[in-house]
Amino acid sequence: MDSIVTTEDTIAAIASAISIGKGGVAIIRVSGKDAINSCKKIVQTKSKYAWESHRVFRGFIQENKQNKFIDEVLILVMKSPNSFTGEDVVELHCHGGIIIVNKVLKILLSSNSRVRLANPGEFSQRAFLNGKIDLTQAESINQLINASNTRSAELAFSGVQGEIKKKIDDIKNDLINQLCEIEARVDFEEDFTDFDYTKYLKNIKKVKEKIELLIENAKRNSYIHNGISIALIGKTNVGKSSLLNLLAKKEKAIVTNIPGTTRDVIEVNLTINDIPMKIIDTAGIRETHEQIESIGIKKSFGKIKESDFIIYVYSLEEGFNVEDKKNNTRNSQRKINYYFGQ
Ligand SMILES: Nc1nc2c(ncn2[C@@H]2O[C@H](COP(=O)(O)OP(=O)(O)O)[C@@H](O)[C@H]2O)c(=O)[nH]1
Ligand SMILES: [Mg+2]
Repeated sequence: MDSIVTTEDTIAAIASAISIGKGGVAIIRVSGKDAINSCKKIVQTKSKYAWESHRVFRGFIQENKQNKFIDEVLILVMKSPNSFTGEDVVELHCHGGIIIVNKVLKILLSSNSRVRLANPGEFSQRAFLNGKIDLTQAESINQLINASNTRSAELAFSGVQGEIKKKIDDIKNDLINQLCEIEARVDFEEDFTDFDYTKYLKNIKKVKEKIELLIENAKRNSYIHNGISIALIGKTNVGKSSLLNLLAKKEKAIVTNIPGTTRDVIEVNLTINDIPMKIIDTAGIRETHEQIESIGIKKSFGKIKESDFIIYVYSLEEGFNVEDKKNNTRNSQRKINYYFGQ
């Protein structure tokens, strides 16, 4: 890392979960050049480790310099550059509970004019500006915090550790090497052997493949982070709603042998192999003059466009006929065919 960009403002915010409300401990994080001094103003401590970097010590939060303490806290100081943001960071580990942690934060802000409330993501922004993390890691931190399943959290954590960064750096180095050769040849042509065009093309193709693989993996990982939407599409009475109920292990959709039973979109959220999925049952596609069913069929076409994948369901007894072919062309490359039968 080259240098630490210290912004004028020192920022503070509750770093632990606040929406849940209660917990044994809540953490306030303060970052910036006034982090230590601002906390000194509101903390009383007799610890021999007080304000040393990377030491935990005990203190009491004092309101308005009065002798009244409002909480007993553990304090962790991380001096620049050895902190998440690269700046001086102080963490105040207060008792949990929304009232107390907010009160400590309020006291900190009101007794220090150079400390302000952090904007969302501002600690990560400072870490990025100070070269502590790159954008792939910043994005991964966000994904880790918002992960809704264990696979998503695992993937996000590998991103936090710089796995994506390593791959991008590798591609960047490959490209720089190719570029160096070209530039050197332009400047000092006579010092080189003949240009091996085939070898050059082969190397460039390898880089292209690496980029394509990275994009492909990103798409796959995005399904793990955001879930996959799968629409059940097909003609009427081919077993779409039965399949939905089977997957949901519940009678979510009405099943009858009357064509056109499902007239609206029915969505079920499931987790299969730790991956969140939304299975969407739709109205069967057929020519109809029935007003409500027509609206349902329009929605089915909408779901063909919107969903990540389509399971096109058709009857084995009737076979995959002309109408199925026509419907199935709308569903481009995302088709998985499912047979109704047995
Ligand atoms: N023989 C057979 N009948 C099925 C199968 N799946 C569903 N059915 C029946 O086919 C009819 C239509 O099913 P439904 O799930 O409502 O079809 P949808 O209109 O495509 O949603 C019902 O009477 C079901 O009991 C299957 O795999 N085999
Ligand atoms: Mg149905």
